[in-house]
Amino acid sequence: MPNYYFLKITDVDLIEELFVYFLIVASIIFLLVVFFTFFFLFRYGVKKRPKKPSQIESAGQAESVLAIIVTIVIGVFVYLTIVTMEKVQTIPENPKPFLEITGHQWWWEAKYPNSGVVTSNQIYIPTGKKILLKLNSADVIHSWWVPELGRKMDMMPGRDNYMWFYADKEGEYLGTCSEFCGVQHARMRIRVTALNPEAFEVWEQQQLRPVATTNTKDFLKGKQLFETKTCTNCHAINGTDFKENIGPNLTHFASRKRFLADMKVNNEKNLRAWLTNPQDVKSGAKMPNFILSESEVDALVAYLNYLK
Ligand code: HEC
Ligand SMILES: [Cu+2]
Repeated sequence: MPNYYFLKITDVDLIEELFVYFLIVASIIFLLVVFFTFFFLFRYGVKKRPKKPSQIESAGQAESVLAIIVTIVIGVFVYLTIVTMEKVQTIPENPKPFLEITGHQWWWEAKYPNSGVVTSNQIYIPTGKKILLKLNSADVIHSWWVPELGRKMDMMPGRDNYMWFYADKEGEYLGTCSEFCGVQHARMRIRVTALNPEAFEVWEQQQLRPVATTNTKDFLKGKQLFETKTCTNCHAINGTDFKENIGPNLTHFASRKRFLADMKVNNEKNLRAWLTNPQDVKSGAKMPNFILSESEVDALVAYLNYLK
């Protein structure tokens, strides 16, 4: 069985190689066109030949030669494109994705089927591993694109698409939704954090920890509000009865550096603004304004900050 998880060359490398061939040949053609344009301009321009040149209807041989050259060039590129497409789309029969991403208006849900981790917006992957991604959508068509890590692929409601994803270096990689998906499409940004495999494991274990709990007053007040203000109709907290995924899973919300699909840094000020009126922060977002009092916002912010 081929080892799908450790390939030396990534999809992006192969596509880049093809792109370079296209670029070289297209540049040569471009330079030839420019050269001949000026060549004929100076050689046969009005000043050199004031009389109108005789008109020829066809230049039989020259045209045939050109047609043959063009057919060959196009043929070669069709061939190279098909070969590259086959090389990059090597999805196994029963794909076992490492990571499943679901596009929602206007955020990303990320599930790791092997470990059961569910997160959103700030997505982690291990380096040095060819990752099989499963892509789909909960509502309209979105498109997943993190140029440095893989190619672009549409996310269709009711359909699973697969592609390979690969990071060789640790770091943060940015991308964006690439299919217009509604008013906040432009703020549907992607941030993928690649960690070395050990650090990734640590992160996964941390995400698998049960939801934080304590007996402090602010925690209990916030938790109670979270459950009574209908937050749980849309947001899941692992290990509870609340499993909806209309909004991001918030079990480990405080461990995320950014939120709202990479729109905001996850700090108290931004969180407070979001809870005070989501529509002021990201207008059109599928979270209503709850018209919370200041003390209710305080309590919810305190509660969410416990969810490390
Ligand atoms: C009708 C469904 C719905 C309800 C009810 C709801 N939310 Fe949300 N929430 C969302 C959606 C959708 C998003 C993602 C918005 C976006 O980024 O476009 C969100 C985002 C969030 C985020 C940011 C998460 C992230 O990682 O980006 C927090 C925190 C949050 N909601 C808290 C709450 C709290 C607290 C309540 C209750 C007062 C609540 N939500 C009620 C739908 C809902
Ligand atoms: Cu989108």
